[in-house]
Amino acid sequence: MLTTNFLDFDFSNPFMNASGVHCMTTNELDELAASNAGAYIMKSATPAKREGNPEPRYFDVPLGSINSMGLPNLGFDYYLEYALKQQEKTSRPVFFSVAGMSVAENIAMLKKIEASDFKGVTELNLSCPNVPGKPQVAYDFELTYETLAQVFDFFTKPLGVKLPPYFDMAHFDQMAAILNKYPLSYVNAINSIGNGLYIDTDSDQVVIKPKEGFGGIGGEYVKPTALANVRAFYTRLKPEIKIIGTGGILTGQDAYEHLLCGATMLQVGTQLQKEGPAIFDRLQKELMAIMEEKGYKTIAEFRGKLKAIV
Ligand code: RRO
Repeated sequence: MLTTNFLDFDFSNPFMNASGVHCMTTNELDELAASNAGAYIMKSATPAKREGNPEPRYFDVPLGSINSMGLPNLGFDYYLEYALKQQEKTSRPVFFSVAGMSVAENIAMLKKIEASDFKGVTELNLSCPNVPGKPQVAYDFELTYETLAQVFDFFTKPLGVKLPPYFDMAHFDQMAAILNKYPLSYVNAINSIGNGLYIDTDSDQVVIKPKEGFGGIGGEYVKPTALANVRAFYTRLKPEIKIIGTGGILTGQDAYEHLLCGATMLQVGTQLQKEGPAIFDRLQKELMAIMEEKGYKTIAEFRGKLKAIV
């Protein structure tokens, strides 16, 4: 049984798309809604529609993907309208993702969500690696602290943050200490590993156009980093702050590992882009098979129970 309770909502299973993949248009969102995903999240929104970076801007590679989409999206109002319509049809909450270009833009969008009838979950994306001239917010600890202080002055609905990967124990400690000061509902770890470079030696060229080929890395490449971030935050955050595990989930085995590290929901980006929404059926079958073999009936029996070597 894969049923998962997350923020007092019940989901049939923990699998979701990662924001950015298969979720920009209402058509794509309808396909996710009709799929066997437990839940789905919309593309990160900015106040106004954005074209994003020049193409090619997404490239599949054997061990993952590289992207520099540059936050193309249809604008905040488009996604709010979709979410409000969806919540009339089903009790399953929609996840809204917000990624303003500044603190002021984030605050303005979150104020609109707060004032609206939106009943779902909101994710504040503090980790887009691809907008030229805009560093990832959550690598600036002071700015992250200040942003959350402003947000929680008025925001009362369930809110999570999407974090970039961290690579240093001191950074896990410092970021967890900041997040623990706020009534956050969850942390989503990780966004793509920012500013990697993939090259094609047939042409001696980079494979995406923006930023001379630099882009966010996803897929198999990022799983160990994703697991470490899930584990580091699971062991450092207060128990009210749940974890969404994102990064390197291609199989039920990868999902199992994220759950063992402490994730409650699981998001799939690169592999969803490769396989399409039918992937959610496969992942559930594979995860169920592992649980059966190990004698687990529910995810709660093993979530977070990764063992150290003593
Ligand atoms: O649109 C993007 O370029 C993008 C975003 Br907002 C993000 O959060 N993560 C990513 O890999 N790409």
